[in-house]
Amino acid sequence: MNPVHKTFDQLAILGGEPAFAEKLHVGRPNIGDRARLLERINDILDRRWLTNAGVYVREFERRVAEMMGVRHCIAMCNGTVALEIAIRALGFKGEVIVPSFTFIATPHSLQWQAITPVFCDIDPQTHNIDPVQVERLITPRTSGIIGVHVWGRPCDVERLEWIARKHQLRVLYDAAHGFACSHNGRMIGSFGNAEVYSFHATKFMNTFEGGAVVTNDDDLAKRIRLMKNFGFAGTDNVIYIGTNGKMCEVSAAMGLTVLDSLDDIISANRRNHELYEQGLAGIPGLAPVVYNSAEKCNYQYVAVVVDEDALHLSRDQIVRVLATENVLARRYFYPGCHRMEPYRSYFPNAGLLLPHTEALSQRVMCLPTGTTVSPEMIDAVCHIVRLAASRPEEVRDALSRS
Ligand code: T4K
Repeated sequence: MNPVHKTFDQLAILGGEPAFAEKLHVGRPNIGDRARLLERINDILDRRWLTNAGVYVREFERRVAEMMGVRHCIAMCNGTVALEIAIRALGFKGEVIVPSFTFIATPHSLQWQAITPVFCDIDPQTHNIDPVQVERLITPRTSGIIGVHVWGRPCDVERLEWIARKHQLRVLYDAAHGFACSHNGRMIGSFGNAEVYSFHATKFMNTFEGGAVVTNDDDLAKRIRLMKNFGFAGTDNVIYIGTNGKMCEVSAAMGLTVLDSLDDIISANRRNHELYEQGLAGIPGLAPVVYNSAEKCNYQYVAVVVDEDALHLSRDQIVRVLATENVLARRYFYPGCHRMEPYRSYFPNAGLLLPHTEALSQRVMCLPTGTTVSPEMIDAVCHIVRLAASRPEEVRDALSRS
């Protein structure tokens, strides 16, 4: 697909042809070596062992645990079920403090089990849960804290864990964005009581659908293993309440294949991130989220914060300009979980305590990246944004007419 480099008058909002003939997505899956994947899938079919702790799942768990430097990795069918099981195994109840600036799965995995998510504001610099606000929200009903490493940038783990110790709370991290990232040289995955990954197709490390809980706590790991397999301790012997959270063999085969190519995928993400930074440099009011290059980082998201006062266009107007060119930027995490059901009905005034969440969810957008996005495509996306930024008044007029 060859994107068209156009002049201002050729923008699609002014009636021009879209720059991209096909839609350019944010979450196009990375696949790795297709031949190797098919080889593994053929082997699975030959073995006729499709799920229930097969050799591929066990190998995948071993490799992930080794990579993260943790004692246990329990692979699951998706990140949401992994969160639900971890929450239950940790004994969370009553209230749990959680950011609203996250994917809806984070609070849903609590509410699903009748635990109240208490929404906490974020630090506007890091986009992660603000420990100062966490401490203010603790009540006698609080049983835990869930931090989310948004965009793969680590939460303030030291501060959160200090607060947790002080108040005898347990800490779980939603590390759906944080696979292969480190903090002070230690891998995300090894913090708190446990951490949860998502390996959904749109994540840079995918198993079609999938997730995992990682932990150094032997007892917790044992409970989680039982819980994700109906509570079976052996044939015909159920010793615990459980559900079905198992990862299947084909998912693990995909996971192993993507792991084999992880360095190449991260390099492509990093290159893309740098190209966006260069391509958007100097446009007033656009600030790409930056990563700490001294740490391990997956560069999975190209998140850009839009300052409407400086750009004279809002985030939503830029997203609309891009959409007409077939570039599907995403507004993660608009409008904030507290503005979605059932939470907006339960806590209609939650926004009053979440000013930074409200502001950021109006201002941030994620741009397409990953191995399917080429430098030429990024150049074209940045060119469109630059054109729009050069004549914002005309862009606003065109959008108001369409
Ligand atoms: N916690 C956090 C912080 C999370 O971000 C997530 C998931 C979870 C927990 C839960 O983990 P999982 O239970 O999902 O394992 C997407 C993903 O569905 C979701 O997994 C992800 N976060 C979230 C941030 O993004 P949507 O609603 O944006 O998905 P969708 O279907 O619109 O796809 C995004 C883009 O990707 C589209 O433009 C199309 C493209 N795409 C999608 C799929 C599935 C492809 O090109 N190929 C594909 O196969 O939520």
